[in-house]
Amino acid sequence: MNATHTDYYFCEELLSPDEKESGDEVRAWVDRRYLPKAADYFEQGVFPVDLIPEMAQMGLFGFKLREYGGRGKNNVAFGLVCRELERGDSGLRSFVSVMNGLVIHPIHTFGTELQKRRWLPELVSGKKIGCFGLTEPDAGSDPRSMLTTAVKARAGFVLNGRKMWITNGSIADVAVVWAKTEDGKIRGFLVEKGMRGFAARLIERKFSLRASITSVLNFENVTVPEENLLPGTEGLKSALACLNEARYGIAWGSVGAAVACYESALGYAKSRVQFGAPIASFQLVQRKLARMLTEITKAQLLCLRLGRLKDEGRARHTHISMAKMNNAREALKIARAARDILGASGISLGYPPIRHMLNLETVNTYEGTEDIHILSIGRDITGMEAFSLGHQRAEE
Ligand code: TGC
Ligand code: FAD
Repeated sequence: MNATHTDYYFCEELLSPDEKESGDEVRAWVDRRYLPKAADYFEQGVFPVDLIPEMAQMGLFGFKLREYGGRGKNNVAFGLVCRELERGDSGLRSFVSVMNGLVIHPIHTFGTELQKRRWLPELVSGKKIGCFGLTEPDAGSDPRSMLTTAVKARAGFVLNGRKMWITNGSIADVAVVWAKTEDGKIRGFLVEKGMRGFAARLIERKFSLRASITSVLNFENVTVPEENLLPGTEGLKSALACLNEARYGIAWGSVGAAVACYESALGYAKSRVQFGAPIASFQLVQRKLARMLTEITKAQLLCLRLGRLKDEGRARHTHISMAKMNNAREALKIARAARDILGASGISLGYPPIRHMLNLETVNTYEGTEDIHILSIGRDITGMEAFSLGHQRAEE
């Protein structure tokens, strides 16, 4: 048994050759094309847009799509891709999560044939970039309370409001924007770059997910033509269905970040000598390493079973919540433990744990905080809602 090997329970044996190949291809690409510059991207706060064509070439956008140039792969293969991307950086996996789960998925699921033909081939080929605007300054965990409105007008809908913390916002050609119509229903709209009254502004001074573009979207009397309404969207439920796709990718991606931290800590512990011996020989360090590998193994098993359930059409949204919640939280703990094992070196970008640790603070928060997923699972178990203290919540 190779002690640096993180597949402790031989989960790879449970993969088909095609699934394994999907993960291996991305793993090699991340090693060659991303990791050598990962710390620089983070330090400089840039997302490497020059890598988008290479990712498109590997078929990473529309990875599960069977039409419009997509690769038609299954959920397990997609999970492995997310794991390998996030072993590089959470920002890299975020880009792919948003493109697949939050842009291509809603257009494919809720769009007209015309919308699909117009946008999907260009998104899949990476020629166009998309973003997903649900969160607002005053509506994060509770998106139902959103203030962005879409008022019916002669030429379509007039959008007013603001979206906050939007991945890819400033570089997106198309934004999938969720807004309340006059009847109080939440619907999805395709807002295009250059539409009058629509502006995106980069959010700066982030200490997390620095190698990812995060933006504010402003809508001031933006006239969106009727044909840009996603007609299949039927309330908040449609937006939440998209989140399932992204949350699934995060569950796998968190494993990748955790693996990067664990491997870094193990390598360091074996070579760092204190008190006349490698620190890896000390019981307290071994306890940390053993716990890290145990959590990685549990998280992998959770992902693999979830992926199989999703491929069989049996995964419920609370199953996905459980994996996202657990794996993001445990990855963050693993990153902190790895940072600790590296001592002072652990605060240097010369090693991956601090970068992953800072990124995972976001991963733990976006796509539903740990608290929100706990409450969703709690409601599923008990049949009782504990999101609010009986205060009036925004009606849809
Ligand atoms: P609630 O009554 O629970 O739900 C309304 C209807 O939707 C159904 N539902 C879901 N359906 C599909 N998938 C899900 N995940 C679903 N969750 C709920 C539900 O069964 C109900 O259906 P029906 O038929 O009864 O009408 O709605 P609520 O207002 O009580 O809210 C529930 C809550 C709090 C769990 C939800 O609002 C929530 O998940 N909040 C967290 C918000 C969040 O995660 N935002 C993410 C923004 S996007 C992002 O962060 C992108 S990061 C970039 C990247 O991924 O890299
Ligand atoms: P809040 O909802 O204000 O929560 C603050 C705290 O209160 C949390 O600890 C939360 O768990 C707790 N809390 C809230 N409600 C309850 C409750 N009922 N019971 C107990 N505790 C509660 N959004 C998008 O729409 N698109 C994107 O592309 C996107 N990308 C993002 C990228 C980054 C880098 C970040 C940081 C965020 C991104 N988000 C995006 C937003 C993200 O989804 C939200 O930040 C997240 O849903 C939490 O909302 P909030 O930040 O407003 O926190």
